[in-house]
Amino acid sequence: MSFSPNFIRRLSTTVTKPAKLGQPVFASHPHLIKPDELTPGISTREYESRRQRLMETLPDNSIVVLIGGKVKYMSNQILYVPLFNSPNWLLTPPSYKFRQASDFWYLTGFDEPDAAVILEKASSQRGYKMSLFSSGSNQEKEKWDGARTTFTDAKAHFKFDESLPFHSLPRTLRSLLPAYDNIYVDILRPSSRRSSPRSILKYLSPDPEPRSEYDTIMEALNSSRRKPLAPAVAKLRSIKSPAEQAVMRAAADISGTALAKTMRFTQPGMSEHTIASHFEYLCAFAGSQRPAYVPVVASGPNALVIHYTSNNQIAHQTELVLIDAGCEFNGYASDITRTYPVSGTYSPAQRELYTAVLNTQKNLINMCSEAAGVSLMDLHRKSAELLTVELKQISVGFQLTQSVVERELYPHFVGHHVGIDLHESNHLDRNEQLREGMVITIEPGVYVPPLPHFPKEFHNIGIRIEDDILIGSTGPTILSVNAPKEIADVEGACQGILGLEPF
Ligand SMILES: [Mn+2]
Repeated sequence: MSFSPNFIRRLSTTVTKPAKLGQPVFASHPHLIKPDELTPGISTREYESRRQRLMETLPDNSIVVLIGGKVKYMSNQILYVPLFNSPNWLLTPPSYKFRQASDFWYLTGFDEPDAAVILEKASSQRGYKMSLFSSGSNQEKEKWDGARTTFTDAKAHFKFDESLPFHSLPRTLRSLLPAYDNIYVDILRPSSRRSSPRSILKYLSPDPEPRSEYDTIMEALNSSRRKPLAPAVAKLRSIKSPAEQAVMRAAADISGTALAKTMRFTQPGMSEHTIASHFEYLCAFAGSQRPAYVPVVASGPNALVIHYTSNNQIAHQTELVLIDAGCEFNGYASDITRTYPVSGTYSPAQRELYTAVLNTQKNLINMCSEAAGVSLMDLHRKSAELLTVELKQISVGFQLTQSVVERELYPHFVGHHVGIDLHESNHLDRNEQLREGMVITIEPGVYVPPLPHFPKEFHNIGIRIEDDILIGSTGPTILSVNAPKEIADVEGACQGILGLEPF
């Protein structure tokens, strides 16, 4: 990013530094956020409409309890486990930077740890009442850790009706919960992936034994009045607004360009680790806050390990490199895979196999519209069918059936919803028809094990091609279009013919 000297001069006189709130706002970060935005790219008005639409879908007499994320440490005697984070917390790399729980962030835009929000459905014009419970500011702590949003600023900036200290959450729950017929709250224990109301108590109280004052809360949470919130939020999140689409396009642009430059950067004899770090550096340099997941940088036979993340062997001249990587930008993930030759030129066998996957992937992308009336499951079935046809056409000839393809050569699913989380589909039905505004990945692959019933020249080659696709009413938009994909473009990027610099 670069700014005109005038803009910089104006900034230096008007910008609040250090920041007064616990996250970027226009007053302190005008280079990141516009006056009407709550988080970069997403307006305050849009957050309001997300909440209103959620509350409209819930029955009368409903209360929503949203718990934010806790700070996690990579290693410490006191290990904070993100009890209420997204079910995808395992995919999120440990980070020194706090990342808010996804649903909490989607509904509030509030980006500080140790917070909770209560939404009470009401007949008011707004349709609900919203209360925040947060740590508030503490001058002594702020000297060390920087600003936290005060209760007053929280109300004004994030449009909370009430803003209270976190320690008053149990008392509030105790008085509110008995009055509601429907209590929407997500309680997830990552260790067991099973729900337990006791985990919410652990969050509220450092004392592992529920104290008597929590009996009322326990009773409410153990009753049939408690319902999961995640499925309702997942439905809203599955359709991306124009503003979300623009942020996702920016995220994919950053990752796609980084992939193209990483193709140029890669040289024979380079470690997968060096290649991975180059990609991550380019994403961070372009403004990405963190990787959306631990990247897969798999050279040669390592590509047959679908979730290979060791990234610590050497890429050799005759091998392919499979990179499955993406950045998170302004709260949204990107997820791209490319497979390119270390030498800069595909061998004949690599080219044949790559073409089979590429044709399959492009055919599937063409079906990504609401008008096509397909589901993710339909696309997956189609992917196995198309790939089988493609592989049978290869000159040396795979002697194949579709079931061999699905069992031995292409053992994973064709794609998933992507958005705030890398895998948004946990509460979405794979059989549901794709609709305009959804964003999914399309990522067929082929991984040939060194078995005698497969042609020898293809042994140990693993290829996957993955794009982020915005479903349109009549056609798809490829968000990750910056990453070269056609053979001529990939080879051109690797060899520098496209005029790309490695940095
Ligand atoms: Mn993916």
